[in-house]
Amino acid sequence: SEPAVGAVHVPGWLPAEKQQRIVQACRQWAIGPVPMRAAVLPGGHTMSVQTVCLGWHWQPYKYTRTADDVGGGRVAELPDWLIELGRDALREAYRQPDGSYAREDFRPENYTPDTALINYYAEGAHMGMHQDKDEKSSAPVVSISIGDTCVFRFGNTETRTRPYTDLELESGDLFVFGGPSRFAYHGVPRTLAGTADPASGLASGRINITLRMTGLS
Ligand code: MD3
Ligand code: FE
Repeated sequence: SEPAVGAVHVPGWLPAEKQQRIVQACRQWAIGPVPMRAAVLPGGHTMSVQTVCLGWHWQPYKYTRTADDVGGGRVAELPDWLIELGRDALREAYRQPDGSYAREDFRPENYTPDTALINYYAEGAHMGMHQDKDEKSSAPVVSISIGDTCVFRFGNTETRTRPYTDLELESGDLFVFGGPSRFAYHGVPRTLAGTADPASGLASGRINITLRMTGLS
């Protein structure tokens, strides 16, 4: 479905075997070279979501090459198979029946994400309404959900308040945010504990992977 222009939700896109492969990879990435942890916002609050980054290291509100906040380690590379998964996602979301694409930046061959942010939501974690503006590119963001179902709040580009639409993201769901929806406010008010399908390889909690083109070099 397309709840807003350029925002495409594909329920159940990723098969259980591929979800398991990602979960296994995340278990390694969470250990290091830069361990998964909760980011501290500039105002001093610690996020309830835990994050590990590939390619670039995200710190609110900037990207760095080295994770200075944990001793200067460089984050792991973004593997080619995740870049290919991102291109598959754009093909799925944006390819029109005649094989064309509505925008140049929707074309899979133009999509080379250089960063993945992997978020882990333990029971009770949430993410407030925000815009993703740290990237210097307006290329689409690809989001993949694994594990517990969450309530995803998709808002507007003007304010962090209403009008917004709440929808549930389940394990295996794909969501792509491109074009006019790329800079919309969004958040995760809650996850639904105990809803994870064990076939995903995740016994509890929720993983969300976002693939991004930062436009940095
Ligand atoms: C809409 N993550 O990491 S993914 C984030 O489920 C983030 O962990 C949420 O928001 C999560 O920044 C939501 C869906 C998502 C990601 C990026 C977007 C929606 C977006 C960028 C623009 C508009
Ligand atoms: Fe976001």
